[in-house]
Amino acid sequence: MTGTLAERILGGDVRATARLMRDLDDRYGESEATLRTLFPRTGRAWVIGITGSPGAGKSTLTDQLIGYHRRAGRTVGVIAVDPTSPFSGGAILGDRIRMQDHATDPGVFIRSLATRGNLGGLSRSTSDLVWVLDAMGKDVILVETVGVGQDEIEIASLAHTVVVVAVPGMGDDVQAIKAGVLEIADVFCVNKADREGADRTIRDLQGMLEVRRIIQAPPMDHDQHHHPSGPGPEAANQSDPGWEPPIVRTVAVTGEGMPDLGEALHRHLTWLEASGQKRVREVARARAGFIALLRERLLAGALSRLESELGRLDAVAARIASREADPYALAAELAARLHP
Ligand SMILES: Nc1nc2c(ncn2[C@@H]2O[C@H](COP(=O)(O)OP(=O)(O)O)[C@@H](O)[C@H]2O)c(=O)[nH]1
Ligand SMILES: [Mg+2]
Repeated sequence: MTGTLAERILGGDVRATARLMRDLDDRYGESEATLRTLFPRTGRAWVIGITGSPGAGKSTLTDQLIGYHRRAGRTVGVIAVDPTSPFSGGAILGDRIRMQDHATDPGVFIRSLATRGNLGGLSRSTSDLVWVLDAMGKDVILVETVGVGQDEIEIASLAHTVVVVAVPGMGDDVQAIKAGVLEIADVFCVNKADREGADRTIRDLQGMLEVRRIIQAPPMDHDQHHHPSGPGPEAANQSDPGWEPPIVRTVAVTGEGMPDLGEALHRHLTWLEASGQKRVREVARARAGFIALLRERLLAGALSRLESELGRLDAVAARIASREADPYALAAELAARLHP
């Protein structure tokens, strides 16, 4: 096949896409030109995040969602991020095997990542992979992330629609649903509904959503200085006025409940488009991505300056640890030198 790497990716070429993804892992700098060429051709795909505790059934659900979208004629890209899985296979290998049915389908592209990327954090590396799949022409991009650490929060700035997967038997308070996760859920999926306790999990979730609704309800207008203009822009992606996250029950291993889940996802997309929140989310994503890029650039510049002027980072850190150097003074000095 001829053409530049970017042209081949834009044409949907699987090998070219895989090649860029590998290059992005290995030598970032050289791949950036390709990303730049692709970027103006992105922005079409519907990005769906799927998060939840390890073992909740995210990969099984993702597999079912691939089938669901394929049957509707949509092409699908998948990024499965699982930093908790061992490098030697584990869940990642499991994902591959499970999703193998789709491996020969040219309408599906699956990429598994065992690590969070060398700079830590989901945002940068995963976000780039999403752009690549988008440029490749995938209609829907499913991003599976384990609900540990910051990842599940970061997924909210990456996806249009976030599915939080809960399972029965989590205890009285749905322990797995941490406060931050409740905030980012657009759709709740109570998976493993074949197990005992699904009704209770649903009731618990309903209770938590009810509490949230009361907390977020606009205050009674006793205040003379009440501003009718609504929440400021910073409030825009914290709560979604007019969207009540539906709770869908599924049995991912059998496919039970998948049409309901699909329908809930579509209702969310329709709402995003009708309410203008789609644009709000896209701006929030652009902001987060840009800040991450900028942070990385500035840090790289600062570290190279540090090494050239003050010595190797490890040596400087050792001096700080033995109280020979003052980290505040060093940081201030370096910042001043970078921005005279
Ligand atoms: N009983 C039952 N088991 C399920 C269901 N969904 C997934 N599993 C099983 O739960 C285990 C973990 O699933 P997996 O999709 O890898 O979870 P992940 O870690 O969240 O990606 C696997 O053995 C699945 O077969 C379900 O709805 N019911
Ligand atoms: Mg998984």
